[in-house]
Amino acid sequence: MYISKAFIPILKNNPTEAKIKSHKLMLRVGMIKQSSAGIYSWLPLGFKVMKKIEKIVREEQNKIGAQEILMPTIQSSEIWKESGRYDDYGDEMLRIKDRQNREMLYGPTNEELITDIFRSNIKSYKSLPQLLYHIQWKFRDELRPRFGIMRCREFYMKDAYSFDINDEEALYSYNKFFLSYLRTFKRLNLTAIPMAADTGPIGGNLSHEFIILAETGESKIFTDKRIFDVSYDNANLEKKSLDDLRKKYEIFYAVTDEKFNKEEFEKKVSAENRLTTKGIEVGHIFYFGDKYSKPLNASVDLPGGKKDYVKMGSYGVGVSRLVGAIIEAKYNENEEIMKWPLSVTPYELAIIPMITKNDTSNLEKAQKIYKFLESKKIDTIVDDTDENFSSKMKKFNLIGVPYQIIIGKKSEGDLFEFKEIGKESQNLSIDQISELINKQKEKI
Ligand code: 5CA
Repeated sequence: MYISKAFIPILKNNPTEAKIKSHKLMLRVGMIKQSSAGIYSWLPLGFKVMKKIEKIVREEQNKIGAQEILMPTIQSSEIWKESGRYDDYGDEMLRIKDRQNREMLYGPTNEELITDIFRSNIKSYKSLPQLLYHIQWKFRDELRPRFGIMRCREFYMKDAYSFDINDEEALYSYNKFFLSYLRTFKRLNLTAIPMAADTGPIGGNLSHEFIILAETGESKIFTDKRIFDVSYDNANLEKKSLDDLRKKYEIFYAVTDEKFNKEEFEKKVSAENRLTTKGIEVGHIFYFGDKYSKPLNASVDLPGGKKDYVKMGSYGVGVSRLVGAIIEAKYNENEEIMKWPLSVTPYELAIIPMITKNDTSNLEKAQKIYKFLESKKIDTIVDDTDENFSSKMKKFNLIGVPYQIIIGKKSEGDLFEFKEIGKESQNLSIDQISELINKQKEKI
């Protein structure tokens, strides 16, 4: 992509309406545009990042055997009346009437709809477990939408649902998602900690929020610092391994404020290991047994001939919120330098030639190596403008493309000045550069 043709509407200054760094940066570099309170359009830079996050989330769901479906955004109120949540959900639910005067709603979550799909198709324990997910827009009429896409009204979520024959099998499914979340956030270059959490309007008695540390986060957290050293590298998808993994985390006190108990915190965690800070909830998993299957009458035949309500859990990842969460974790606001993780960056490499009106030879070099890098599947953006060099560098520090080739005084012959944001530059051939980047990509 040539930047002169790209739709990247960069603002000269920080927008004054934004309070936290992710919101500021997303508006500044034109990743999103607000269309009304808590509702945003996603422009090319922002959309590319979100799509890359979505791809990783999807791959990790597929790896634990979950199957992708797509449910609609608009739902009928009837199934919500069956579960009893139509009234309970309150003002957060956007209620709509169609031309036949039927009560419809824009789905804030999908427990009812998925249970309806399940009950009309699955009748026997032999078809269990079922792990189903979709990645779809949700609407919650938040009282105070804020911080841009972090707490908005329309947002993009991956929500998965598990169906099992009994509690033991259901916990096994829960643990599969537990591991898949650890893997997903690691690939996004985030350290997300599973914390015991409240279940709110989704319900149930077992729940973990996955939280990344950030001063601007809305969740207050209380944790034993040693939880950051727990490793899941040796975990596999066997029951015992997943059970052990969850235990390894759960021996450490780690809770959000709804579950906080001062006495317990001080008893369980020695003073030097106590950490009280804030974080962003990027995922939330729930086990709620037959909370929905019972009122919606979703039962299966058991081996002995009896019937029982299927045991369910649900598992959410805030795909659009993650774009902001990654910025909170990776953007140095004081120096105005962003560095996207290679796994989700809008472009992998920026070619920044020094160009003057009289001398465009560097641009010609840039065009040539751009063609080569495209053939090596490296997602590249070329700055073909004749802006002065320092404003070009400033712009790319904001956009946050992790690798740069600078074609100027330091590039000589077949060697180019190559720089990873935040590191010293070095002179490398174009083959070396493409190899280096592609090796890094293999690790994602
Ligand atoms: N049905 C369950 C699990 S699928 C559920 O809806 N869980 S949730 O309410 O916790 O939402 C899942 C994730 O969506 C959250 O962890 C958060 O990352 C994201 N999310 C929730 N509300 C918003 C919002 N208003 N704006 C942006 N992201 C949100």
